[in-house]
Amino acid sequence: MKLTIASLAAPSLMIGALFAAAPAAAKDLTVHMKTSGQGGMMVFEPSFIKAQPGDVIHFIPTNPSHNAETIPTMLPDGVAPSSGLMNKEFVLPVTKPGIYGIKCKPHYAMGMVAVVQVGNGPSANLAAAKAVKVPGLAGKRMAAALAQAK
Ligand SMILES: [Cu+2]
Repeated sequence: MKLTIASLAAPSLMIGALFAAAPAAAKDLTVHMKTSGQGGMMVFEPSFIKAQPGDVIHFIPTNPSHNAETIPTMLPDGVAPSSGLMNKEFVLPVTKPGIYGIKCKPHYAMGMVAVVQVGNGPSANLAAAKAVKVPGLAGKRMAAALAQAK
């Protein structure tokens, strides 16, 4: 069977059925940027995201006055920092396994951080990510997110 663009865009279930032995199809994952959420004020929801290489993470400005960007000291080796604009969706394609730290620039001090784990672990840069000094509430939330990572 030919692999067409249409079948690439089809739900992963169908791809899985067609190519059971092939790696899982890339997924689009959504993270909301919220002024008030279940975890409190100024949050990414979810704040811990597990992805696989090839997936694309979409950070959506559900509420205004947020952005999303990578934390340069919390990235797998060889991954360049990237950032989204205020009030705009930040699209983060992930190809390298490891830990990706995420922050909202204006609300970093208010604890607006998230962690993406790419791959099933163990993540080569998990220890390094845990060693990064993150102040205040951001540090607490970062530690909580990293505690879920492998
Ligand atoms: Cu924010």
